[in-house]
Amino acid sequence: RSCMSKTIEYTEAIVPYRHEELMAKVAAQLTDKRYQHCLRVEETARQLAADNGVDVELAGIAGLLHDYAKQRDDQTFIQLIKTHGMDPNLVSYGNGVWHGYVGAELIKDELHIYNEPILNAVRLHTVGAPYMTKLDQIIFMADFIEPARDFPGVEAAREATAKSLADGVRFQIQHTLDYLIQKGAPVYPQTLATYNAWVGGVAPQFAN
Ligand code: DGI
Ligand code: FE
Ligand code: FE
Repeated sequence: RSCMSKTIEYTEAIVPYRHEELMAKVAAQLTDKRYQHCLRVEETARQLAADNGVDVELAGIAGLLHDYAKQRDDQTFIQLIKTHGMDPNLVSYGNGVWHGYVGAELIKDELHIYNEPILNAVRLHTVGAPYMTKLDQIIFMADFIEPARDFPGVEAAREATAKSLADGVRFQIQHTLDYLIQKGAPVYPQTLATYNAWVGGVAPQFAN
């Protein structure tokens, strides 16, 4: 086996699965292309965790799981938003905003994983939050800078993140808000709250 694809064996009992089993559960829900992205986010998250004094296994699991719900159909998302008593305004915003929030619920319901730090990192991985733990910041950034990401600015994003997670978060949320406004896409209030807290200097009124 090549040094690029080292086998991971979990040593902490964070989830009731071996790494190989968790990989298979994620692969079963996604196209190969999206699954490969999840593996790259896992690896990037483990590296960022090692660099920032965060539990590597915890970060890897959250990275592997972050897009678990990404390829469910719109009707499924809308149904789950209702049955799980989530913010009813979510229904107006689409897959980009849904898959993190709904993903956290599906990871509980289908995988029986209840680790709140992991679930919250998945929940927030797209829109962020005014207050984010280091783990939240790692998953948010790993998704944005994994090695196959190729957009104008990705090198600057990698450099900012290497300097500090917070610099990376500021870079990303500014980029995302800019992108949404250029497109004329609806901005979920949480996305705007993240921007206000991290870039605009507005003191958070609520934690998450
Ligand atoms: O799931 P990935 O493609 O790996 O990446 P992601 O979860 O960061 O982003 C999914 C999409 O969500 C991305 O194209 C940007 C979009 N998005 C982020 N915030 C908002 C949003 N879309 C809308 N409409 N509103 C938001 O506030
Ligand atoms: Fe995502
Ligand atoms: Fe992703």
